[in-house]
Amino acid sequence: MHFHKDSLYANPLGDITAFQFDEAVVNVFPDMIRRSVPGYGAMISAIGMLAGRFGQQNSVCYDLGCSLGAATWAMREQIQADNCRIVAVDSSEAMITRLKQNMPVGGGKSSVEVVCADIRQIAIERASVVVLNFTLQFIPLEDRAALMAKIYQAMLPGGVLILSEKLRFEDVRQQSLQTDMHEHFKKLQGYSDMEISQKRTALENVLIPESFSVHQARLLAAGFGSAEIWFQYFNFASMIALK
Ligand code: GEK
Repeated sequence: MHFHKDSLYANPLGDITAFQFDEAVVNVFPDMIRRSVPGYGAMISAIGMLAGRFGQQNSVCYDLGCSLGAATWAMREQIQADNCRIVAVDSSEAMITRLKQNMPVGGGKSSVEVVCADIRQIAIERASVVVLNFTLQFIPLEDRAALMAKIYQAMLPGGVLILSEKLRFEDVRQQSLQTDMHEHFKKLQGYSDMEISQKRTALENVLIPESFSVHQARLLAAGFGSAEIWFQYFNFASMIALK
C-alpha cells in the first residue's frame, strides 16, 4: 500500500475543521508524523528496545493509539520472552483498516492482536509493557486520570509505561521558545508557514498538551513508583513510568 506526502494543509482552506484521524490523514500519516514530531524515529526504536527488556513471559504488551502500528512492529522485533503477545488498539477505523493491510510479515515471535476500540473502554490485563506514543494528548483532560489508573491496575509488577506527549511549559518564555523551535523544525522539514498555521488551527482543542509536572503528578497519583523523561526534543517528550 502506497502512502503520500502530507500536503493536507498546503492550500488555503476557507473553513478549517477539527483534525480527525480519517482516511485522508491515514494516506499521508507516516510522512506527516515523521515531519511533525521531532525525534519520532528515535522514540519508535527505543520503544522496541524497552519492550525487549521489559516484555515478560506470559504477559501482554499494549500499543494504545497504535495508528499504523509503528511502535507495535518495533516491539515485535525486540520481544524475546515466550508467550508475550501484543495488543494494538486504535479508535480510528481508517487507521485500523490500513494497519491490517500493511502488517509486515515475520519479524518476531509475538502474536499481534489488532483492536478497533476506544482505549477508555477496553479491558487491560497482565500488562508488562504499555505504550501511549502521542495518544494521551487526544484524550479529554477529564478522562486522563481514570485511564492512567486503569493502566496501572492492569500492570504486572516490574512493568513499564512509555508515555510520549507534546508538552506545554508553564514558563511563558519557554512555551514561546519551544513552540517557535518546533515550527522551525517543521519548516526545515518542508512545511510552509500556511501549512503550519492551518494545522495549528485544526489541532486546537483536539490535541491538548500538558506540562511534564502535570503528567508526572498524575502518574505518581495513579500508583507508579517513578516517572521520568528519557527523551526530549523541544516540546516533544517521552516518559518512562515504572510500576
Ligand atoms: C505511532 N502511536 O505511530 N482510543 C483509541 N485511539 C485513540 C483515541 C482513543 N480514545 N483517541 C485518539 N486515538 C502512534 C501515533 S497518533 C499521534 C499515534 C499523532 C488514536 C488516533 O486515532 C490516532 O491514530 C492516535 O491515537 C494518535 O507511534 O497523530 O500525533
